[in-house]
Amino acid sequence: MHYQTLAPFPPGFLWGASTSAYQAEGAWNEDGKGPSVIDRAVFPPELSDFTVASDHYHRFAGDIALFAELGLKTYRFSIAWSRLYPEGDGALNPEGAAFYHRLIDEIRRHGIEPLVTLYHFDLPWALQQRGGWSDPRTIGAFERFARTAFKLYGDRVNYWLTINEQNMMILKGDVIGTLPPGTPDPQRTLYQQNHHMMLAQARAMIACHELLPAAKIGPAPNISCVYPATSRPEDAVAANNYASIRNWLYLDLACHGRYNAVAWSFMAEKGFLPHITADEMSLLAQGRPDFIAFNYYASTTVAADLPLDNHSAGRGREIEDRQLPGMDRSVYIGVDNPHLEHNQFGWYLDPVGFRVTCREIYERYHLPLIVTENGLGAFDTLEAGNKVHDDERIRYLSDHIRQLQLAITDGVRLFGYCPWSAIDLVSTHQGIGKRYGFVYVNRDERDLKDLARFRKKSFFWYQRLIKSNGRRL
Ligand code: BGP
Repeated sequence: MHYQTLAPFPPGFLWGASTSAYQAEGAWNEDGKGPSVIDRAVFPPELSDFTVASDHYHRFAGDIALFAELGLKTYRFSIAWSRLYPEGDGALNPEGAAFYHRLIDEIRRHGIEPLVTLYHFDLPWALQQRGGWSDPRTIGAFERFARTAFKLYGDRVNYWLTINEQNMMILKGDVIGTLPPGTPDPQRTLYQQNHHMMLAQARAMIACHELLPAAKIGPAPNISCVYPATSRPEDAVAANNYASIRNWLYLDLACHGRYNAVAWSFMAEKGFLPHITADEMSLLAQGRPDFIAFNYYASTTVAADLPLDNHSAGRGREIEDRQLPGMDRSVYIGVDNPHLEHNQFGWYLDPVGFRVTCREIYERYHLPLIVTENGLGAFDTLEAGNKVHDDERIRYLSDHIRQLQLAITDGVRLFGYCPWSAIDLVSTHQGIGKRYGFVYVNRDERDLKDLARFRKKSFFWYQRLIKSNGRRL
């Protein structure tokens, strides 16, 4: 649809930016923090680990001042569960609790709305050792942690996110999830873990509504726009399969309290069905989000099968893609999309898919939406005068924001946009060299240098954009 005039971004739109605790804070073992699964993971030696990261733990006041100068209306960050509870459960660590008091006070002092993720990949190691998300006791531990966060910070935090990218943790369980190496029957284990995480999320949402009636809480999955490789009906079925398993499984459970039919049949066929009780299903039905947060980086394209000969060409070649985790070739096959360009890391660039995604989520659930991640990872370079000319990032963000405005004009209720990331931080798998921030952090993979902060060109661009409430793209 082409419009003569676009709807403006609504007044009070939450222009923001995001980080996560383990990628930004550093101070991995300071002031009583316990280790998390991230601290125990093994990363390639040539890449940065997460011990210092962006040193946000020690430099948060300066960073928040920069975010205020940028004009952020909201700042999305996560609480490190093992900073509050070093053992995951057990005794509260007062120094960890105090850190988030200081951080939230500082954010509020600058008139910024905190948007808090409870759990962003960093399960406490002590919980992992006793079975992690395979052990139903982790559900209770998460609820307790969430209740503590609501009680400690709920007087200053109005927006909460339960679990970051639960779908990626399940679909890529061996890489970012909580699947110990060598686990027999890994997929069945992961779908059981998924069920437990869903229950934990439902309990957190119920607790939030009980303790903080004015606050709002929602899930934060990674949603990709799924295209069929061709107009062949079989490819349309493959795309529908993949969207049901990759995207909607997680949101259908969060919003409707039920497994969708296709995902359920997939799990049944493969022998992945989790153990479920009637009481658990009624708990899932009671836990209701107030909004949906989602992370979008790119679309994916799938086919039912691969072309056998030249006559059926056009369905593309099979690919491995970050947005295509957990591929099962009997259900869908990821293929190249010749209509799209890539970034330096081989991720597709698809702003139009962003608009499609907004429409799909909104039409399916009719809840207000907020984007909690979207951005361009690139090898930025610090040039003379401490300048960073990240024009590609500006182009990426501006193309995506234009599509958001189209989605708003389409009628999608969207109340915020938080690109990844507020400041440079350590990528989950690709080190500090893969940068996303508006603010450059002066360090390399192994050389910490002075960790000084420099505003990139995109900083000034985003500042102007926020000031004009999205008019000056
Ligand atoms: C999302 C995660 C973030 C962040 C981002 C960029 O999946 O929620 O934590 O890592 O992706 O990904 P990467 O760092 O792999 O480039």
